Amino acid sequence: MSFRAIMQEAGVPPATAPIAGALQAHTPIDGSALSYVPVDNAEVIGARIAAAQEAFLVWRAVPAPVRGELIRRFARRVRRDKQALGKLISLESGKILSEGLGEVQEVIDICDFAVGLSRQLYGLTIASERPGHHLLERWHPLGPVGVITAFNFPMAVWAWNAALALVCGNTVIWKPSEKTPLCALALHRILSEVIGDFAPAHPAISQLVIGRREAGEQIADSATIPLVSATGSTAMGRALGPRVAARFGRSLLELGGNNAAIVTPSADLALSLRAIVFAAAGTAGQRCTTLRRLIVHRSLATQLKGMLRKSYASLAVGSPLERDTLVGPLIDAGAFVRMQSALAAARQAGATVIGGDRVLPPGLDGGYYVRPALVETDTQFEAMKEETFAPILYVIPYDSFEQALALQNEVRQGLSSAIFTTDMREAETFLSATGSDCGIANVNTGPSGAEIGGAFGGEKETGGGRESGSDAWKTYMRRQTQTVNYSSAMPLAQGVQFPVE
Ligand code: UN1
Repeated sequence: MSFRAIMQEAGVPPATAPIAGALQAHTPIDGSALSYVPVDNAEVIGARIAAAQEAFLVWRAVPAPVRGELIRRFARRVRRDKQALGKLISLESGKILSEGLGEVQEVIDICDFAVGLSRQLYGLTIASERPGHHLLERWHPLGPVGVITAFNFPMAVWAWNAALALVCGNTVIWKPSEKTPLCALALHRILSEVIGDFAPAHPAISQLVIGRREAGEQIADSATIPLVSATGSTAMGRALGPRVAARFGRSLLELGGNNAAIVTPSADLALSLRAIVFAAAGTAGQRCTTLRRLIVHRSLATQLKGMLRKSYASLAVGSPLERDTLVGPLIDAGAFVRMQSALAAARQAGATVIGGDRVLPPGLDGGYYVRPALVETDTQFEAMKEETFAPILYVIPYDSFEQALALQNEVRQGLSSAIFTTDMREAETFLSATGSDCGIANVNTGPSGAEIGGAFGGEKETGGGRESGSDAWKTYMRRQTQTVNYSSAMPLAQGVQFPVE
């Protein structure tokens, strides 16, 4: 299927006539240009934010289950268009088709979750200390929510935010990555059509803003946006967070990860290998949950390294649209350069690097394909503490379980983690308060590929935000504590006396 046909089928036919100042969408498959996408200037973005605010005033009063019905209809359309959208994700982000389709499934899953949630925006009732009073907690819509997303999950991460935000009675302003505007245009067009056919929805409840860094800054600085949810690098979060905080806005940050897995002597090695290779080499190492550090008990190190070398050598690297490919391209030349410099740093630190070299599949010379790299090291050197968004797996031996935990936690990021063990003491210690310091901790499954039902996010430089399932919806609402006096007396809390005539 041609690139053009994929775009056409997903409803974003290519615009090939140059437009001044526009973004140019590329495919990492062969580096070729796909389409021009006009950029919204500050004035247009300002108008979209104002429209989202106006729409919010209407949408917040629509009953939540009716808001859920909108998301149900949207999910129905996404189900219908799953194949076309999955292919577009592969084309524009380079992930293999199975993962592209998985990402669309993640969109559908969070929508289903949000539909159920639309009847479950529960608050608490609280015992009052005063007679004839009741105390309760209610959750109200918050306002327009800014959503800034990264190239590597060009549809699902927006959906995590948008599906929840919309059922919570908010409106949404989406600024996708400059690297994946077509995925955003395709998915947003579907939502806009569904909104257009759904009378209770104000037409401006969902906005798309195409732009570069300044567009994100405008969202960060806009006082009418009470919540900015941003996914990307720690550097991005470090720039954005304080801007939002300066105007007392809230931010929900999902930033870099540097995820580790511990393999203990009792691990089921065959199972571990499958989990490790998917988590480290899948998505060409470009998930924030990608496995980057493997901490292996010294008694198994030689055996597991051998298994990994063999498995890595057999990984099919090539076009993500080919059925047998397991590892697609890196997003662009910059990602390749950063990977090579991380490998150079590893060599400098005395580590052994296996793989990591460029692969040139026939006819795809403009794409940056690499053989996923294994880096065997005895120490956790400084460069390992950085997140390099590429398929590099550092393998390091440990002697005591305490040492393994210390190595795992000894980085600035705190997103995801895993342990492979059949020893319940080790598993439970890993999951305990003294174990993994990450937002996500798994046993006998890798650190990537989380389901939408749990809250997603991490600690430390990962930014502390939680998106997706569990009670992450609460971030998208404002909490109101309410006290009602249904007696004819007027007692004060804490026994305070204030006699007035
Ligand atoms: C991301 O890489 O930004 O857990 C999100 C996972 C996916 C989401 C990753 N469900 O790997």
